[in-house]
Amino acid sequence: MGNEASTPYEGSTEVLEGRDIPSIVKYMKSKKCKKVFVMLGAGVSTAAGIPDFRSPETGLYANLARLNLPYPEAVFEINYFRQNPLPFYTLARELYPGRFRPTLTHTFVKLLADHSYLDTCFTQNIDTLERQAGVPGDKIVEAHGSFADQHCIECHASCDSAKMKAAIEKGDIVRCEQCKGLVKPDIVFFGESLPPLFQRTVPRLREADLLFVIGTSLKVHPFASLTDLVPESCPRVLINMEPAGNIGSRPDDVVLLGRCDEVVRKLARELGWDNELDREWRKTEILVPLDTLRKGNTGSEEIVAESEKEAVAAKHTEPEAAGDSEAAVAKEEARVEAEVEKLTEQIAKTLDISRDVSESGGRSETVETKPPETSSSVMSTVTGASAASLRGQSHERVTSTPTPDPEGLKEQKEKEKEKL
Ligand code: CNA
Repeated sequence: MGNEASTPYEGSTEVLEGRDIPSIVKYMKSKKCKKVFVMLGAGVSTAAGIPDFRSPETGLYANLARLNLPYPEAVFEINYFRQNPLPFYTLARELYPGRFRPTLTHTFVKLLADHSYLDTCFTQNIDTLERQAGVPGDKIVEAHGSFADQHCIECHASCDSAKMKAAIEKGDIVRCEQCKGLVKPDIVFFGESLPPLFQRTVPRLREADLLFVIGTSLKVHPFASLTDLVPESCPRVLINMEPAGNIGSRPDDVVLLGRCDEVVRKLARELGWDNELDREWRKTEILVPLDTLRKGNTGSEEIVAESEKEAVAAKHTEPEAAGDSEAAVAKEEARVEAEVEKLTEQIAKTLDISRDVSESGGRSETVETKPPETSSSVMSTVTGASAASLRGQSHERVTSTPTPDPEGLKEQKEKEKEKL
């Protein structure tokens, strides 16, 4: 189940009329398009002022040297955090929710929910801006965790959000009241399992009618592999500054390159949601305090006017197009079923591995991070040419050099300084 860039499909489309915005919108307004899934990455939040990881010069990887890390990935490695939590806490202060306003793209996802299209929004982001934009909490899967909760890394006791927020703002390190272990926001670090909700929700993708993949380089697995789990008949729409993963390799893939806020604006216009997009985005000026965002409480009910909810009825007006042949449908269902089962099995297996590791107090070298072909629920990145950035660490690095030798670290630091 690789997700590498692949040869673009050059034949004609099968489900969509064309690979453009009017065709996507026409399909959305047809009866065929009921369940829309969204996959988000750091690119949807760059316009909010939060740097992504990999954009040259502006990305976090390019700016981590001042944290004095042995290597950039260390900021998200649990063993390094145990030794030196300061860099992560420093980064956390910069990314902490409440300082940023959702972007138009976050609001567009809210509109997908308001118009009863949105099944699930899978996000890699840890900034909770989806919730702040008013996307219902029960439709969001924060695959890499979020700042909404925090726990002791030793005894797993929960820690109060207000205390955590105050400490992060002051630059203090939080220790567990019970065992004095370090407290960490529930952000998924390399080698850690993804939240159980991710595992539970993944099979839903086999029912997807449309997938939007927005603002992600599709380099972190298993998240990136989700794009392969939707049926062949499900159009996949990539909205990004650059090509990503294998989107473009299927007949009904659409690649819309550019700034996501500009692209969703065009989509909204075509959908007749232009004014609504502006109106909903204006509401995000008043930021929802973090405490009310916990446990999926977005407060969106208060800010969504009843009359706007009624506008939902406007969709599904076109007659259903003639269906595919039964054999083709059965074959496709079997393929997706097999893919989902494979992923679910791997997730379960890796959950066991990571449980074993944490129970035995094991270090990350015993945690198996896998290449895309065997992706699991333990976070890892694609190996290969593009694996030079923060979470784009090489597979080998996680598995074989979790704690680099001092000479190696020094050398690496020197190289990083030179680059800057
Ligand atoms: P990434 O690897 O940095 O890729 C971001 C992608 O977005 C790149 O392909 C960019 O070209 C593209 N991009 C940047 N700005 C825009 C824009 N305005 N419009 C369209 N495309 C744009 O980040 P990924 O999300 O793919 O990597 C996954 C990591 C990033 C996850 O583990 C996250 O936790 C992590 N992350 C999250 C945040 C956040 O919460 N906001 C910030 C930085 C990193």
